[in-house]
Amino acid sequence: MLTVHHLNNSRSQRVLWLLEELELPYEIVHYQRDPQTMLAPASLRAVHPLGKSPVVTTDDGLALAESGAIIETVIERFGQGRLAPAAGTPEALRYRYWLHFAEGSAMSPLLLKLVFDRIETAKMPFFAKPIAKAIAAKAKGAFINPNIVGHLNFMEGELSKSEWFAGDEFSGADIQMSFPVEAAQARGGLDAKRPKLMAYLERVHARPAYKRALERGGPYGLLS
Ligand SMILES: N[C@@H](CCC(=O)N[C@@H](CS)C(=O)NCC(=O)O)C(=O)O
Repeated sequence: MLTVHHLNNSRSQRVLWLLEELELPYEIVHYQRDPQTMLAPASLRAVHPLGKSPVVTTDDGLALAESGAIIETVIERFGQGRLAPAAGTPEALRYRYWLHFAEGSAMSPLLLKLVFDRIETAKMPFFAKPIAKAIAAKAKGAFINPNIVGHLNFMEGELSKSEWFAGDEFSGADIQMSFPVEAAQARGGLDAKRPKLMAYLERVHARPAYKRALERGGPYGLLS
């Protein structure tokens, strides 16, 4: 039996969705973010030293972390040919690329934007406020926003070539990519001006397994 250590409003939602797609039995241990800091509780560190979500544990004592590695491992071990293109095909290359791109590239500027948005609105002495705002504006204008726009344009272009990220078939790469695309919609400026990405999100959200994962996981704040 697999156990998903699930933090509310987090990347572990993807793992629940994966397991629902594969119709695998699993248990959930729920963790709640600190409402002030948004950090995971210390109890998650007892499961994996970094204390980040997702972590999946197995009955034989494995603790798997990193959402991309979890998705790849679960599909390899339990997928029985589902959710991954056949080895050696062009789709398999794309599948691997997007599995890595989601966390390796797409999430970095989105996370930085979240941090700098919070700095702009954080409580601080009045004399520090203009300095903090100027630094945040500089970081966003010079680096963060151009990178988000570049990524969104790239993803929009790729989804003009095929319905799903790895090709014509839905795959684990789409599960992995759903989180940055949802985050981009929630806080990265993704809107109707990029119709391919918006249609992709609609297809994702219409999947029965996605809906079942939401029911099991509880409220998921990235759905704006
Ligand atoms: N690259 C990692 C990121 C893991 C991560 O940062 N998870 C966030 C939730 S989305 C987390 O646990 N945040 C709470 C904390 O840092 O305490 C992955 O994809 O699994």
